[in-house]
Amino acid sequence: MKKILVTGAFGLVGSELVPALQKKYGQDSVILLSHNKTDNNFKGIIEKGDVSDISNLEGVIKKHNIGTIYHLAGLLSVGSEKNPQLAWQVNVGGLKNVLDLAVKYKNKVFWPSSIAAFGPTTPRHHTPQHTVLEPTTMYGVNKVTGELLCQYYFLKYGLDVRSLRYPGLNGWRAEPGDGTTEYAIHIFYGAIKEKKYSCFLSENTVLPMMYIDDAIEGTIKLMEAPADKISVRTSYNFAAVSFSPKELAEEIKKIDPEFVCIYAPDHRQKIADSWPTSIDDSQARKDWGWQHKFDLVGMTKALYDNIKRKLRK
Ligand code: AKB
Repeated sequence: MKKILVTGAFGLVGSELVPALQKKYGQDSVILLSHNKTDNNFKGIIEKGDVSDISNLEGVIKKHNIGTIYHLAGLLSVGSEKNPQLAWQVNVGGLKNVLDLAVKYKNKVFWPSSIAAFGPTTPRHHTPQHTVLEPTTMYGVNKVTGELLCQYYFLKYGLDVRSLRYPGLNGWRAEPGDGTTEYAIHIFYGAIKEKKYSCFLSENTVLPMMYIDDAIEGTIKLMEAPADKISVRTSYNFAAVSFSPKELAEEIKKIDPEFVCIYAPDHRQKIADSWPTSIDDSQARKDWGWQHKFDLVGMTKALYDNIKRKLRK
């Protein structure tokens, strides 16, 4: 059987997607690719490599007889603003390498876009599937470029590449990365370790969010859907809940009444203000049956319990 390659395997999504894929397809069917990290908690076949290095990537695809690639490696919004050149190289160059090799080796590909593909001129509430894409961050520029590349490779080469515009994803297995919505993960570490958190976004900044279990289920469901159900080859709007830091803090306070959150918005506020508050994902729901399970209450409880358990170890 052909194997599955996961790039960025130890990141926020990879660290949850890999165990789900291993459970479904068997441990040795999933190859983990990472440019610098390893994690002793992970069992499975690990390869070291950078997605910007096409010959290294090709070697891994050939060596393991790869059939499907979940290409997750990339810089997030804040990291991309710190180093826009590197962001272009990894986020766009890395994706182009994956797409070129996928054409050559007839792979199926998943690649995540983001709500960062939208910008200040996009309708902010209930953002439609097909709308204005004029992002003002390098990360957003990378995502729009990537979406168009994916669609181009589908149209030109018939490549089966599928994508979701991830909202803020909140998971617990990996440390939160250098993103804007990631306050919604950091807040739990603050609450559990010190009963306090200083939030880098203002209290009323509403953003689209999702618990990681929903994201993993949706990602696998999209990849397993029959090709004739996929009507969007740029990237699907993908949503669950929307909330502000204040609403999340209130929910955490129901678990620990001593928790205090203060608000000290910094440069990341500008990024958040350029993104929508809520997303219309009806196309994904109609085409391949997407539905989320976790609301704000369920997500808060799951994150609090899992992060607490992880920190105790
Ligand atoms: C970020 O904030 O950079 C990411 C994203 C929304 O893509 N979490």
